[in-house]
Amino acid sequence: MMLNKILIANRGEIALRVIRACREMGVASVAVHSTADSDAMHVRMADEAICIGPPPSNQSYLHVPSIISACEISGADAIHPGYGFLSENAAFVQVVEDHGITFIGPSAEHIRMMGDKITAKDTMKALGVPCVPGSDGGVPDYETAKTVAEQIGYPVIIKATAGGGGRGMKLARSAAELETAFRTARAEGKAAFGNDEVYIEKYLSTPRHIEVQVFGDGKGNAVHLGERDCSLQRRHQKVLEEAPGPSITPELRARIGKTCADAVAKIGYRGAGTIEFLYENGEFYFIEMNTRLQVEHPVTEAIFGVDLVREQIRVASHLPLSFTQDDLHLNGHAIEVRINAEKLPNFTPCPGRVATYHAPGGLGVRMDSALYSGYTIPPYYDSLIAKLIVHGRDRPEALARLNRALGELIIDGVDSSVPLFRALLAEPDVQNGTYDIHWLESFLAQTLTP
Ligand code: MV4
Repeated sequence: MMLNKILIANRGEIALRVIRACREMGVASVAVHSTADSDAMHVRMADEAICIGPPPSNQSYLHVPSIISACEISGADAIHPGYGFLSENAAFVQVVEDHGITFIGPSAEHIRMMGDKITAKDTMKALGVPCVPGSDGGVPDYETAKTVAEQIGYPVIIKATAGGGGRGMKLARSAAELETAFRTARAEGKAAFGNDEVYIEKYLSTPRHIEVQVFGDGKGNAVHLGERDCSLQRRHQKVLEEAPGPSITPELRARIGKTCADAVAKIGYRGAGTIEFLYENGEFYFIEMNTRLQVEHPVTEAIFGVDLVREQIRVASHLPLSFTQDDLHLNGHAIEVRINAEKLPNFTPCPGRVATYHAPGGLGVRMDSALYSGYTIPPYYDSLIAKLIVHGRDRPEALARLNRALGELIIDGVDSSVPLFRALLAEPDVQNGTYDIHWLESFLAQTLTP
């Protein structure tokens, strides 16, 4: 019982990505768009398009009644949320299902479980996934925080349970900093998420960010598709991602991969998921799970030769995954760079008209972008305008291909982060894959502010 028509509650390159999978599967696609996006590529490429509201996201791409109405008007039987916007909103999933519409993603219950970071960690710990040493659940008051911090040893980090992605986190290097860190994390949690519950972890000083791609069929079967190293970040925004992780051996991959696949199988997880770890001194420490398809999923697709959106649509249609763990073989190396419309050195958003756009091509090059010559990038949304993904037989070949492809790319009329990638490719630590989560910020501080 394959789904017939899918509404894509998103825009830009990820909307195109979903439309492409739909078309290959013979499934009809419906784009929704704000009035700022009437000329957007996803509107042109979908089979149908419906305007759902004015430019601000909270009146369009986040406006649940308009999206449900668009489903009913078009007769779509499912919604693909992409990433961002409503993709990890459990209340939205509930509304979608109450209207008899299929949500292409996990259950509301699993989204809620992983959205609360304490519950996520408790669950993973009970499933045998290695976690960062810290408090057992929430920390109710400063006195308890002090006791826990003395047990695990400084430095410690206080995290809001409703946070994630770097929001609502405070570092305490010593006992002297604990009270302020504790109260600030609590206050930020309350202000930003209406939830002041916090937990404590040992602060890991120089880890890598390694995330494992998992996929469940919702019937107790699950596979893993290895890991990605996403350590190159600025202000919790990923800049470059690669797979496999340069520091991860086949043995480590098989072990952490199986742990993750077994964990999500056990909870009956449905769809794509990412289990995030900090990796330091040969050990993995779980931090969070993302219950969506991620921006950087193409590097995993490249090395495993699978279409993750196709699999999302299959499991949402109650069909089995089209592969088993034994069918999955890692081939070569892939790197993605996120090209943003922004101006260095401050990464200021730079919307405007793209006079000329020319995408690179050739062997091992994939450009996921909704750009075209003459397109005007609106100022209302995320500044991501393209993802360049390269695949080679090994890491040096992927790096050479990235350099070659960046040279072919033309984006005239707006500033972009392309010069940053040119600079990164010249760095020995990037060439050797020897970087941690702090490397990029330190590089930017040295390079752009001499
Ligand atoms: C940490 C950490 C060090 N120790 N937790 C930041 C985003 C959120 N997903 C978790 N984060 C961190 N948690 C412990 N116990 C350091 C970070 C962190 C980070 C993590 C991944 C990628 C980039 C980062 C940049 C700064 C801090």
